[in-house]
Amino acid sequence: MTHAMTHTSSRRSTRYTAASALSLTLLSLACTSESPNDGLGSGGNASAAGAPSHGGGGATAQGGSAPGSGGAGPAGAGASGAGQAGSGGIHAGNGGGSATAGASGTRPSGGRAGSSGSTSAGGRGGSAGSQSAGGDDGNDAGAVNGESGAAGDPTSERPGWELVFSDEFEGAKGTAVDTKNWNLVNKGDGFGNNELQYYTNRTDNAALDGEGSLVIKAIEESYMGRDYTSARLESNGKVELTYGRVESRMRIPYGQGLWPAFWMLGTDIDSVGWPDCGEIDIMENVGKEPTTVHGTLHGPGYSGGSPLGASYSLPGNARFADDFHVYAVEWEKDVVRFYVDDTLYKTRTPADVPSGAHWVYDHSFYLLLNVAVGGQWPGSPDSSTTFPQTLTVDYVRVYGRP
Ligand SMILES: [Ca+2]
Repeated sequence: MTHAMTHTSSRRSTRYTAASALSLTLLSLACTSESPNDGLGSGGNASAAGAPSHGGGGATAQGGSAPGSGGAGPAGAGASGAGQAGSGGIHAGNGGGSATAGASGTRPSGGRAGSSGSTSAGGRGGSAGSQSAGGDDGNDAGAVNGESGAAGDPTSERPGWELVFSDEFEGAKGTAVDTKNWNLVNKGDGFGNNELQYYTNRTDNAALDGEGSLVIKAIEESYMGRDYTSARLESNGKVELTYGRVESRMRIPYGQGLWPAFWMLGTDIDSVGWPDCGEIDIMENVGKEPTTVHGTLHGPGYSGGSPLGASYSLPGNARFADDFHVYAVEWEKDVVRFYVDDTLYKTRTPADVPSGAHWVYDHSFYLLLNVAVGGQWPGSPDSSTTFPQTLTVDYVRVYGRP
């Protein structure tokens, strides 16, 4: 584990605390040094059976996007939701201009946000009152019976929750992702897992499709000494949250060696390191298991090849890549619940943590979306793998308790 943080950043933070269990942080970064960090991961113990540990960090921080644009929440967000969503910088309308400009021309070479900033930005305060994990099952039961998430009713209404952030990925075809919400990693160092891809900040690898989705594309090509390119989005310094329902509707890629993931890392990663910062893997799939997805917690004493993992398969062992599905966690104090299409398949609490280890999920985290190629867990692509492969993301939404 070689994670290191050798620069500081100045940043202006604004914390939005919903009248809910979730406090969402949106930050402006002004960070100009190259990130030296990374190479986190499982070390040598990522056995075939083990869930992976991702590398952390490595973000290219975007400069200076002020929160506060995009006041329009998706339908059904409700008054409070819309208010929060406004601060979340939803990419309303196509607004492609600013995002495109930011991606193509004015990208500063950024580094990660400083550790102190991330930690203080966590905003775990202020929400204690409503964080109790009560209602563990109250709103779950209805959802299980009532919705067909796979069929893609993309309503943002969630009984028992209020929308506090979303990126619906609306915009013109070819437009870059909204840099108010996301940093694009621009690096390919294996990420501690011997991954083969180089993550670029090009729209070749991550762009809106013009039909309401983000497409992360893994391409077989020679680039910066690597044989594959792909993209990895991180919200550190921009969208950081403590507790909430975090969900994405997406269609994953297919093929040996592909490794799509939707996950979160603790914002204190630069100060306490990985895995002490905590890692919540909302969805991971490795191509050799086309009918299985994984939901996993990594923390100190349970990481790398021996995390708190769980898996889920669709009825009839259908392939996940064949359709959109909704992947989510409900994360509250002392509990993380893992869902696929509103089916609760695993509930984790501090009682699951090995003796002597600690539950490390009571502070702020940030979001990550990526498609890795190769690595210790998925193994390399082979002759059966076809490229390009795409992860199509309809939305990413975060809800808090009202
Ligand atoms: Ca969408």
